[in-house]
Amino acid sequence: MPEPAQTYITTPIYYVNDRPHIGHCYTTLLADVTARFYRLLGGQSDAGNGRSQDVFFLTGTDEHADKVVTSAAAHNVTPIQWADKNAEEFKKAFAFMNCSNDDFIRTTEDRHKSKVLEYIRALQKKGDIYLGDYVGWFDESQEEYLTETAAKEASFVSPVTGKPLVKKVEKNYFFKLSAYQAKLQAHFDANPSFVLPEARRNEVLGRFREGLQDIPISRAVTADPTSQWGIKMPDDQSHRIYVWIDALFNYLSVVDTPERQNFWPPTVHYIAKDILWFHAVIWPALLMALDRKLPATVYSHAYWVRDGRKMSKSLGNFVTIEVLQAYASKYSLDALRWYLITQGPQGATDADFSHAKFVEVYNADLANGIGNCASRVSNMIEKYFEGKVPEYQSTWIDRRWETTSADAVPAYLTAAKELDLSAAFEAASSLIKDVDDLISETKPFTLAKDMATNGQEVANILACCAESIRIASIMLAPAMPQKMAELWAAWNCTPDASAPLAELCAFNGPRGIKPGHRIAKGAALFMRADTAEAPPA
Ligand code: ME8
Repeated sequence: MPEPAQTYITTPIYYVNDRPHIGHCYTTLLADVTARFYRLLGGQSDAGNGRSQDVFFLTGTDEHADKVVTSAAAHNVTPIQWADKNAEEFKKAFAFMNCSNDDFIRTTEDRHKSKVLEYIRALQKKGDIYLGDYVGWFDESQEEYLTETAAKEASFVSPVTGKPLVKKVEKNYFFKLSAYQAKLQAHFDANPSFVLPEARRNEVLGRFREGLQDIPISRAVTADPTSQWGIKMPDDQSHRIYVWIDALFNYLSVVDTPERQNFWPPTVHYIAKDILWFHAVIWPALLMALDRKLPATVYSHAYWVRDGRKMSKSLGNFVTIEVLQAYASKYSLDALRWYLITQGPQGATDADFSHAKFVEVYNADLANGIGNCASRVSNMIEKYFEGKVPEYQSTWIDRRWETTSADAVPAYLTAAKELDLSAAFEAASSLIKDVDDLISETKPFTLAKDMATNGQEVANILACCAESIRIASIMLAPAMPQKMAELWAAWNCTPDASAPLAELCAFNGPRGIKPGHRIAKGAALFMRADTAEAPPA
């Protein structure tokens, strides 16, 4: 993927009929880690809040769905009161996850609504909108129109929630989606990473071959009070803009200002597979119609499931925010972030949320991984060199790095730029493993029994380990910003946030740990977890 000078990362905007759960937190976390990675890459991160001017990370809420009205009525409040309450829950959830979003858009805000009207007017002017009759199927739970073929294939129930589809005969405004078939096909052909992962791209292309039909972009305003909720069509108050069209425009409306316009087009839209068609086909066609550039990538991940089953309201098996908070307070928030990012469904396959797996990964990667490795090295530096990095032979440690670990940083960079986050962190973890192997193999604790003879060798080994850990910690920071900041505080090596990643990660380079540098032992970053313990609740 080309490296854009400005990076723009988005998540879906979530429905406010209900509270957030693990799925919403996961997609927003993927976006957060990517945003932190890009800030680090360009040397733009701000050590305080992790934000910068060259990366823009957006999340928010989708509020004009009919189910918001129904849900509000069931709770005896108005739709906007209900939306206010739940939008707040989403904000709190993402703050708890330590997500560094630069903005949070709510589709009920004026700054969004006014832009939506502008875009609809532009489409009308272009001749891409007409009034027609819709006869077909509607999935009320997903607010999605389905063609006869798609409805039949799904046995006339929602492919996502299993609820029966509703037959609709409506007068609607339509968008001429069919006019963009050839242009979209050409875009897919020329841009292999437009939709990732590949399985999802193939899915879209398969459906695409059946041919595109024009789609409704408005719904009638009727006597039913529910139908009052939404943005009215320009110059026709008897129609409101279909919630999906309203929602998709959020990606553009937020940055379509003189100060932010350079962020367009998006680097990546993170979504899950449920809303792929909207993002991979309808949204790019709308952008083409508006003469706007298309996002570089639509990344459509799979689902978190629980005990092998889809999470749903009827099964009552959601991993709730409370469950996530219990994990964070027991094992630390960064351990939770680590588990979600490295074990989550970023690829095409669903991932099971499991306590046993959590503990296994926590112990292997964190307590016995970076945590133990950093303690071992700082303890030895304390014991043998009074807490100061010893004078070392740079040729020895450079050679050692070249033969064992030099590929970790490039592997990390490549994977992270390809948005393969678990592969990126795998590369960072492999560096920690190299340090552990180096210690097991050279046994500095044994050599140190005779410092008069072996002092230089012990110094070389420990300096090499310390420098490798410093580099690994920088690569791990997008996933575990708090824990790595703790380590940097103890090791007195907080990276200069204005330096680019390649420079920070240069082994034994100008920003490397120098002889005489003080390293404090510090508290253990991660305490080992007992596998037999019950899941936190
Ligand atoms: O679809 N596993 O909102 P929504 C992983 N408002 N991710 C999950 C998940 C799971 N089990 N469940 C949900 C909407 N998600 C529209 C979007 S965008 C212009 C409008 C995440 O509240 C995932 O990102 O139903 C999925 O795409 C999104 O929540 C759907 O959120």
